[in-house]
This record gives sequence, structure tokens and C-alpha cells, in this order.
Amino acid sequence: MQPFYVIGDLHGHYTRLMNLLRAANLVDADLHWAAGDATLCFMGDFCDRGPQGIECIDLVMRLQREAELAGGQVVALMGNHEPLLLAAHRFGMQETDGPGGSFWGDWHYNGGQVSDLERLTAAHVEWLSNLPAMVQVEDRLLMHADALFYIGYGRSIEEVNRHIGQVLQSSNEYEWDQLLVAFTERLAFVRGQIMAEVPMNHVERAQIFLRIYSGPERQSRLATQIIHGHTPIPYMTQQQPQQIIQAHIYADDLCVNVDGGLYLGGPGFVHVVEE
Ligand SMILES: [Mn+2]
Repeated sequence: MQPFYVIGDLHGHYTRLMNLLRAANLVDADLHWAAGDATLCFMGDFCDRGPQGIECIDLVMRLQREAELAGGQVVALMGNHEPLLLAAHRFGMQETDGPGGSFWGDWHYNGGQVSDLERLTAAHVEWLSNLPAMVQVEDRLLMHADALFYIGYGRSIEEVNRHIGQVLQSSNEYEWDQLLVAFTERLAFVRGQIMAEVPMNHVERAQIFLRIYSGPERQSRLATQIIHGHTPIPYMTQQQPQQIIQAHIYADDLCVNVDGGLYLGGPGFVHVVEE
């Protein structure tokens, strides 16, 4: 298996993104793709909380084009902050049940940056609206959130992506709100997390999740591990954000959290998947 690279939630921290990409030699000094036929995956949550979401999105969009020309691949997943931003853009002050009282208010409550929304173009909207929520790369299952709600959108990767994509194409604000609420789930694979509706332990939940979305009946290799972001590692390990320089592997090695908590002050890291 060819190694591939994973970078967690950026939340508008463009300077740290540039540093990480250069340090790993994934780009050259001028930020052009330098990794040839390699695969680099971003876990979503490009914007909000930090100041330069649009810069992060623009760079990932460009690297995606450059990598493709070089025979490589940049995978960009959808996090919860992409639909938050798109909903603020699309529905503005229309009411929600969320903490901000409206789509704009909920986005702003969750760290939305007015300067990002002001600079959002039709090309950004198009790109953000079509990001996959879930992908399999080699024998790893990648999704933004450590959450089970994806099962409600489909029982194959294609079905999940199609249904979430349909929500983002629809003008039904109830379905948008439902998606945003669903995306607040986290910690589904952590020991001791009680989920009344799912009477299994954390390891069994991860095993079943992997079996639903991969394996022979899916004509795919069985995925052996879930890679996710969404919940900053310091919230799982009680470490200081500044100390987080590698992924957190847990649930009997079935789960890998790559969210270094950049918006909390973490330096970030590039996670290399090698076997
Ligand atoms: Mn998230």
C-alpha cells in the first residue's frame, strides 16, 4: 500500500496549514503541489473559529487541481462547518431551533467569520456543496465526525454522500437544520460513552460501523480503521493543545482522531498512514 497523508480540521488557520504542508514536503516553497502521485486527505472544517477560512479553502481547491495534473489526489471531506457556512449564506436570518436563533446566528455562534462569508464566491459554494461526507482510501474509512448519525443518511458510502449532497442542493431549510443538528454528535467510539439507543460498547460500535460501510459485500477491501476529526484531541486526552503533535489512536486501534485542535492553539500535524 502506498502511504497517504491526512490533515485534520483547519478552522481558518492558514499559516499553520502552510507550515504543515511545507514541513511535510507536500508543497514547494511557493505552495505548489510537490508530492507527485501521493494522496493527501483533508478532514473538513476548513473555516470558522480561525481568521482565514477562505484562504484555506482556496489553497485546498488549487492543490486538488495541481495534484490531479501530477497524478496524485487531494481528498477534501465535508465537515459540519461547511454546511454551517453554506446555510448562513443561503438562508441568512431564517429561523432555526439552534443556539443562534437563525442560520446566520447559528453559524456565527459556532465561530463563523463575517470576512469569510463576505468573500464566499459561487465557485466556493459549488465546491463546498459537493464535498463527500465519507470516503474509503486504501483500507481506511475517513469521515469528519466521530458520530453514528451518518447511518441515518445511508448504509453505503455512496448513499451517505448522495443523501447529504441532496440536502445541500435542496431549499428545504428543515432538512438543512436536521443535518446541522445531526453533526453536533461526537465521541461515538470513546470508552464509557453511553448511547441509550445503541446497546454496544465503543469498540463494537466502531467494528459495526466499519462493517456497514466496507467489506466484500461492498466490493471493497474491509476497512480496518476509522479516521476522523471533529473532536479536538485535547478533549479526549486532557493534554494541552500545544502538546498535540500526533494523531490519537484509540478504541483498540480501530479509531484515529486527527483533529489537533488548531483553533485551541495546537500546532497541528500531518498524519501518515503507512500500512
Ligand atoms: Mn467539526
